[in-house]
Amino acid sequence: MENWLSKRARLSPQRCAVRTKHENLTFAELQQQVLQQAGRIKQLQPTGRIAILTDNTLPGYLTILALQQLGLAPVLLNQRLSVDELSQQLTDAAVTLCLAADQLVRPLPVKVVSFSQLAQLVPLSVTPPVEFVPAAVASIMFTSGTSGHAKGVLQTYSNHFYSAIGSVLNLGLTAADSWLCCVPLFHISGLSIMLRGLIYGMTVVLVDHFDAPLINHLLCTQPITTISVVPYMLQKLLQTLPTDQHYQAAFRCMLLGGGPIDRATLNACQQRQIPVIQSYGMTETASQIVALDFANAARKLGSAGQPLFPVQVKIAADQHILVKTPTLAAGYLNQPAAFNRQLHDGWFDTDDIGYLDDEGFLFVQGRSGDMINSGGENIFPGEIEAVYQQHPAVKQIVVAGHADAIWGSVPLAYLQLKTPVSAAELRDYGRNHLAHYKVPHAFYLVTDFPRTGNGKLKRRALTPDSGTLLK
Ligand code: S0N
Ligand code: AMP
Ligand code: MG
Ligand code: MG
Repeated sequence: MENWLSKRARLSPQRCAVRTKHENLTFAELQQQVLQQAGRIKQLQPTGRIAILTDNTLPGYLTILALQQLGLAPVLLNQRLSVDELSQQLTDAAVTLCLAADQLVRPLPVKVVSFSQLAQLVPLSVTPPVEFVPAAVASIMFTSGTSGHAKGVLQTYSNHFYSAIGSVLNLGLTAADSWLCCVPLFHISGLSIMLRGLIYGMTVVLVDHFDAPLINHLLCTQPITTISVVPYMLQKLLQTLPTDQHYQAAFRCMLLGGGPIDRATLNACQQRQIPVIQSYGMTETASQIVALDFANAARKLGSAGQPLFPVQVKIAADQHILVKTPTLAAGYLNQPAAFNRQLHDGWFDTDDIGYLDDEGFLFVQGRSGDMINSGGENIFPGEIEAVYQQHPAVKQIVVAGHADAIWGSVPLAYLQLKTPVSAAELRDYGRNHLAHYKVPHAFYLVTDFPRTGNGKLKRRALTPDSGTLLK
């Protein structure tokens, strides 16, 4: 396939490619600035993999595309992770250089170059690849795993291409389309918008962080047609949209994904005439693979929709959702066995539980394992337990998810102590070693842990009533 950036810059050079608060780039300008950024990165004479630590700003956007123009697959790092967690991922991916937004620079076990340092370099000339090889890895992003160690997901150009095509066959595309991106570029929710922008020739409106009143204001005043949100964001938008205000007539799709949503919120959106399109997907499938469509969105409220055109879905005997899709990642970095364990005859076991109704619409009912989905971020109890098990005062700790009105679900800790310690001390300890969203919201002292007859831990049986709150 021809290099997407070269092709798009040739097909629609004057069309708006990306808009931020202060910048407006056409596809021709985007190509020029991306190649300049690639030329600066080339000055650094990189040898191994390169990671990017960025929020949703233009330098980050340019840098991700620049690495692809150098024939490299960017390793996308979650800005909310702790230094320990980032270090683990950098080591796992054999990264030698990390390019970071200035305010995200921190001590890491590899060379870190800030965007403003990069901007000082004189660009070398770069000859971009003529073609993007479909099977080549285009991006690597980490997803949490049961073991406590994140897994690097290898997303190929072919994955991203099929994903973009599947989505547009469902949602359609108009000449006026512009997609607001306030979901992180380091998640597939955000990266996929950027790549769809190139493939469709569509404008991406890049917003540097999620600010509900600001986003409502943009949707009410600018000709934005689509936005991607996770349930937390949808709720915040709904709560802060003034009753006398409406989104612009051009606005046609609030694409919702990344986690479960409750009926009351969907009903409230209907009342406010917010056109929510539910979807279901994951990092391993390069974004949504199942989605509702405009004709069925109201009739099938609560469903995640039908498999997109390139995708097949079936339900296993144990209610696991199995998917077969050309968007399925090439594997987990350094962990082929872990990926193959989820793959049977080409069907990928998502570990999500659900059913298909008699018309073939998918309803997602939950997870088979212990994963906690907090505001669109996945958390596995094992990663929190492993960190706290190193604390000198902790004898044993078990973490379990608990329903939360704001975040969907949050981690709570149940523990036995060797020596006295305060909740504040445990919280600080967690904040030093883990992403803050993983730190248990409360700690409960328990006398024992609920187990099945054969001694297996019954994590889901733990609730705040199981112990006494540690102060
Ligand atoms: C929801 C977000 C934006 C919340 O962040 P916010 O409000 O900006 O927080 P901050 O101001 O930075 O921090 C305030 C305090 O809140 C804590 N915090 C932040 N995030 C969380 C969280 N998730 N859970 C719990 N606490 C959180 C901070 O730590 C801070 O506290 P202190 O000061 O103590 O540190 C943010 O969480 C966010 O961006 N979430 C979304 C991430 C996301 O996009 N997930 C989706 C991943 N999955 C996929 O991408 C597959 C599905 C997919 O592709 C898709 C998804 C949606 C729509 C479309 C698609 C598609 O298919 O195209
Ligand atoms: P991630 O690992 O961040 O890619 O998150 C993917 C996970 O988010 C899926 O495996 C599901 O558990 C969850 N998820 C995504 N979409 C939905 C949805 N529509 N309903 C319920 N859970 C969802
Ligand atoms: Mg995952
Ligand atoms: Mg904020």
